[in-house]
Amino acid sequence: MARHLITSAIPYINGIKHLGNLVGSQLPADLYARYLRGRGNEVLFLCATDEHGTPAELAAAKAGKPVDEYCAEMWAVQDALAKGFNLSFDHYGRSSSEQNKKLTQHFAAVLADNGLIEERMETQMYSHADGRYLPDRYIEGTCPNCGFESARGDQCDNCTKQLDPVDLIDPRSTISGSTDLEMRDTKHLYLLQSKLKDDIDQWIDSQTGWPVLTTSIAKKWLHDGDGLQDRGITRDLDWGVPVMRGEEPWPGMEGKVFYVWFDAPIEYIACSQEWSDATGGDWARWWRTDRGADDVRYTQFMGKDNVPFHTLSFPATIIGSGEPWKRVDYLKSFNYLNYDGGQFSTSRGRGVFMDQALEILPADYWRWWLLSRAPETSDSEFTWDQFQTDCNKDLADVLGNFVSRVTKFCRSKFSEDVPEGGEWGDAETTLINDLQTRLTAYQTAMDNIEIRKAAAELRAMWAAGNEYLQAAAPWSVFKTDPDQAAAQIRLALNLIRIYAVLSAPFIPTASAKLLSAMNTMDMDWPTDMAQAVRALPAGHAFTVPENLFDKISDEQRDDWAERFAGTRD
Ligand code: B3M
Ligand code: ZN
Repeated sequence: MARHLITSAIPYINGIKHLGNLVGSQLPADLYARYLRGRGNEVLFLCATDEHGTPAELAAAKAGKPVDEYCAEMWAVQDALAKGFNLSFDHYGRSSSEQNKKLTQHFAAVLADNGLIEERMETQMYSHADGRYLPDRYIEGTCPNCGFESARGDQCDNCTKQLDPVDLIDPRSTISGSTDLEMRDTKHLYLLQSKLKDDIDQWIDSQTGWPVLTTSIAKKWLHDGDGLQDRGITRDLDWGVPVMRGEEPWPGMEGKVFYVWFDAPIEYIACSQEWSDATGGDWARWWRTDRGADDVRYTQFMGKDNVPFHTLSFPATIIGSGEPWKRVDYLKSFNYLNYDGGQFSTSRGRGVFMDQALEILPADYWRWWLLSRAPETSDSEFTWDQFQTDCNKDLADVLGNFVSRVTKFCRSKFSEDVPEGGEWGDAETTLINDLQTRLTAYQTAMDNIEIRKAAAELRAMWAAGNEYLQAAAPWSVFKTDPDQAAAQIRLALNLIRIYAVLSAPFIPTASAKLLSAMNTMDMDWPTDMAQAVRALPAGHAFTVPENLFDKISDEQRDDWAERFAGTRD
């Protein structure tokens, strides 16, 4: 049994996330957490809302609410949706927590003590029309790196380059649209990342087996152009962690806050403290290598646009502190999921958002489809056709149909108890061996977080059961040899329990239904298939579950395609 710390990138507080956001971080992190728990490991799985910075201020202003009130409300909304999708966080925290405020100010203090923070006069865009500075998302323009026309002040969404508002070509205010901007001098704190470049470079080189997507992005920003740049970590904003040097005031920094990307990753640690405070857990055991965290394997999940911050900026913070913090062991990143021939768009309401998804279908449909088609090696695309085809085939025709045929046949020909029957023969041995091989492949894929591969192996195990049933044909055998039919059904009923356990990371609701229909709490991982197919003995009572998965009709598919084509209000 090992100890696993798992974090998902923490979603911005500004509004409900779409399925592309979900599949790039929280959902695969949940899959992995559920799998590791299922195999008996100790897991701490954390997520939180990212509440500071311009995204929160802008959204609160749009909603006409004070920003703290807006954040509290949206946290509750996101928390409920996370529960709706069965995301099994041990704690869903908030980056605006007291714990994060203290820890962020602490890191700034130690970094300053270590000579890694410098005060610099910098030029910021000041908007006359808005009467304020325009940091980060308050400003948009053309990306100097790739030419994308809607690059934000802090990052280009198209090429992922981290930007400074003053770099943008043809800049404009996102509040008023005004282009009447002036560069003004204002004092800010800079994290001297350039001094840490070699440490970070060596640390990344020492990591083995990271996804190419992760290391290529990190290496690019370490080595391209002038290499790793020092980074402004404060902003002229009202909302955020006030700039303090630990508990001391920071002269000249009054009225400023830390940059959202400085405090957001620190929330991974602070979230564990929130969890400790809420449950009596021991956060330091997970985060401090001087307090036992050396044994922990730490895995992070995120979309590719977040990789630079997690491979460079956050490591600069914790390496630079010189303190014994746990570092990430494996960083799983994702490409983008596109929507029906274009991009998901939060601003244009294009695509399916988490609340809408749950209004039209139970979470398991979405979980299965999104995970089995996760954008791992390239961008992938959601289309209603593919979604309908996959769900109907995998969930309804293969898994659902197997369960329904087996349980109904047993009820009608024998009873609602597992029948005894005779010995198993060659066909059963072949099936058990095949399942054992697939199980090993499934485990390897899950251990390596190769999600599509894992889904394919799971699907193949469902299909193997179906093919066995089709070939064995207990409904015909029953007419001449009821004993043999009973033995076949005893095996098939046991497969239902095995499927429930193996499928739980993907489709937890269906899995729970199956276990309850099989009238068992035995969630033991079927490490040895020959033994696992005997877990439910003859005479064990079960019930026929209600239909597991309804098929998606053509009419529903067309309806939804039209409904989600654009502009949500
Ligand atoms: N909130 C960006 C995002 O939601 C950002 C991630 C923070 S992870 C520390 O994509
Ligand atoms: Zn760009």
